[in-house]
Amino acid sequence: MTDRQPDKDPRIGKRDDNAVQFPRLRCVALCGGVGGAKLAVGLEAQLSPANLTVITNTGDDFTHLGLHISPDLDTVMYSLAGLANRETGWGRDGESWRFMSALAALGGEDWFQLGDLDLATHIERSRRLAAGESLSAITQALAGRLGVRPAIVPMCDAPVRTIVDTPDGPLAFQHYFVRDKCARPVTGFRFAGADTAQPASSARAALADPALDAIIICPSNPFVSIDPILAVPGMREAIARAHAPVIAVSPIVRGQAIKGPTAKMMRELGVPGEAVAIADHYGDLLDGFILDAADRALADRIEDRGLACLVTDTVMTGQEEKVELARAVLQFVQQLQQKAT
Ligand code: FO1
Repeated sequence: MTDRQPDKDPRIGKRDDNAVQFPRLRCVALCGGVGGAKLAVGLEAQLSPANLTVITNTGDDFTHLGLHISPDLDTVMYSLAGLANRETGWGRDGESWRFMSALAALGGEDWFQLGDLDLATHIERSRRLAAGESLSAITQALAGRLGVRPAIVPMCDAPVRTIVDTPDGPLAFQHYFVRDKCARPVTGFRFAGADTAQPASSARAALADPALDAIIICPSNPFVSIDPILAVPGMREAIARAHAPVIAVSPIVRGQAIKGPTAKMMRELGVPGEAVAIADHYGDLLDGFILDAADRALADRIEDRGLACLVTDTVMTGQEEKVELARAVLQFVQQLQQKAT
């Protein structure tokens, strides 16, 4: 078994732990795919590694080509490892596609692109699941091998699958999102298996930690990245009972999603396409809400809902913006804590 460390993204500098700005803050982040993972990377740069737990959506998971694929776990893992593909946000950087081209030549399904490096993750995860290991244990082991230090935790170990309801019937999430390129109008979402699932034990433990300072809902799609997490029985209660303020970062700026179908889904669901509707979507779970500077005019309406409101730059294109947004979020946490004392 070679233990050659994968070539890391050169931009993710050697983290100098005592440059950590908030060494004592302890946070849980709720996260989906690409957008949320960017803030997780920023938080990782600002917090002591042991003080960040990323509870991650598994509703996107599916079995494909006989392999168990966990896209959001992998996006968070690769992002925190500095190995994520910089263009797409998912899959690995520096990929090659020989497996996919050979598969296509054989008439195999090639609508879901699996790079040669990424394939190793799916094969190893599938092998360990078949051997009876839990998704939590496998995630911890794979992330550890890639040098990731914060805890990446699936929302639950049992299978939960997001089903997208459309006027022409239900679609499995990856069929909706990748195969059909989000073309179908959505009428609703279901999370098959959620009712018999329970929060992963390390997710429950992180939320119950009396030293917890904040729960941060990352700027992920509320419907298909955050709602599956909240749909796991006991998760909402664990969040509500936690000794920490819950803060959401808006994934919508000026009525548009930074990436992905959030705004389109809001239109199709008849939800007003503005950041305030995201705050309303999370309802009484929230203590604070973070708006992008472009939506400064909405701050009063956020505060009218009894929420603390921070206005800052939330669009994360490069590493600097991820770290800067995380700093603003954590400073906001400290302000809320001072107010609460
Ligand atoms: N998203 C795509 O739009 N096209 C793909 O071919 C694709 C492949 C893929 C492979 C591995 C993986 O972990 C993610 C992948 N994604 C792809 C993203 C995936 O659909 C996620 O569910 C989204 O990122 C939404 O969270």
